[in-house]
Amino acid sequence: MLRRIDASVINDENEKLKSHLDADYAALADKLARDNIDIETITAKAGEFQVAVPSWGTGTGGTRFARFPGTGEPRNIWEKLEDCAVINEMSGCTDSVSPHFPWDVVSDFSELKEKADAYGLKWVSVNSNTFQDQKGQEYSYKYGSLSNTKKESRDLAIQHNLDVIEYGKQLGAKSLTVWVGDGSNHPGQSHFQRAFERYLASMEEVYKGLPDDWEMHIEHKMFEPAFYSTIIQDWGSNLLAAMHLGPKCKSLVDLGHHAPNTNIEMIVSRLIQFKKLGGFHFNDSKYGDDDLDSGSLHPYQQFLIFNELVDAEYRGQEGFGPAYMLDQSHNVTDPAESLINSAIEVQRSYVKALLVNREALYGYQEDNDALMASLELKNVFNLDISPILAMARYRKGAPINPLGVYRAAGYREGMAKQRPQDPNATGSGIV
Ligand code: LRH
Ligand code: MN
Ligand code: MN
Repeated sequence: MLRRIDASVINDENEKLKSHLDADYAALADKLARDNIDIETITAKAGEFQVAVPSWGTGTGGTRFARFPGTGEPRNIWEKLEDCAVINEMSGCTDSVSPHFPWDVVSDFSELKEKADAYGLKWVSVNSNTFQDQKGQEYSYKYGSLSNTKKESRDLAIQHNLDVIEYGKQLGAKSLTVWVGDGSNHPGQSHFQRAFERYLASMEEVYKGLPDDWEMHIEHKMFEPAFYSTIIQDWGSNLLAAMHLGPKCKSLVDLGHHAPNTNIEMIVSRLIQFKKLGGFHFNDSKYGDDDLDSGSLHPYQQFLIFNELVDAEYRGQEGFGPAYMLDQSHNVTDPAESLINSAIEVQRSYVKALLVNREALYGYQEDNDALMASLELKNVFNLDISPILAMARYRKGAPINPLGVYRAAGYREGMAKQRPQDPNATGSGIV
């Protein structure tokens, strides 16, 4: 497999840390064994866990006020792919990329797929973009895309989504994620029901273009860029649309797209129950769609979400198999470092959720023993399971200390020489 960071750098660093890891791992194995948990089973599952990297997250994001790009950042999808390869080499749990179009359009998709194959990377959900006009675009999305009052703009948005499906087919992807910013900024500006009818009619056309083995994922978001009303503002509208469109259409949950304090884990449970959970965009938030690093603020909430996901796995819930993706915007960190760290934080939540004694929890729930039920979750959350994650990485040739190796390899400094800044770089600055 083609590598971006020499395996010898990883091996040298791993050599220095292995004896400490062995000791920590053995201590944790003993502790878990007291609860009849076999650490090897958990480590094997940790090693299987994967979360996709968003191509657009590999460059500095920025806000509507400013963007402060770092040096050596990727300037196009080829270079974004290179960074995704590094992120996977370091994290050991990001073997796929979610691209965004038209930002990532290339003239030869088979070449792009070959490059990704060489790095051992797959392509997952393809994202369409009808939230901004492209250069020379004939009809504008200023007043919406799939729900625009003008048929010409709606048709353009429909055709774009169909084009994105075609790109995705060439890359081997199996789902389309649709997020639109359509909405209104003034009370009265938009007729809620008519706008939703237009959106659904447009989405029906997109749905017809889905290959049999594909899914379409609808992403809701409370507000922004529309600040008074948004067409798919919450999981209610999302689910209504997904139910209306058919079994291949499901809802996608972006953690940052809810009001603060929303019980997201319960939304997840509802969507699982009705076979409508399509996937996730993981990130964290304090105020709105902040796109902060996953688990950086609310690791317990992220764990509780995985508690629902692992519960569905445990019960063999029919129709369950969501796509896991990150969706973050990095303003003050090296995006690759944030993505490596965030992927591992998501994996951490998954692994902790595996340790919950489900039968014990069900018993507490039946007995209405609220405190013991909550402690069953909290005690697991309080455990430091880092040795499991590190061992899972070590066993697949990834670093025990990913950020240490990334920095020791001087990757970004090397890229700074090869990639002079491009003011026209795509996929940044508006998410
Ligand atoms: C919208 C969003 C959505 C977009 C991405 C760039 O806020 O979360 O997923 O496709 O950002
Ligand atoms: Mn998102
Ligand atoms: Mn978002």
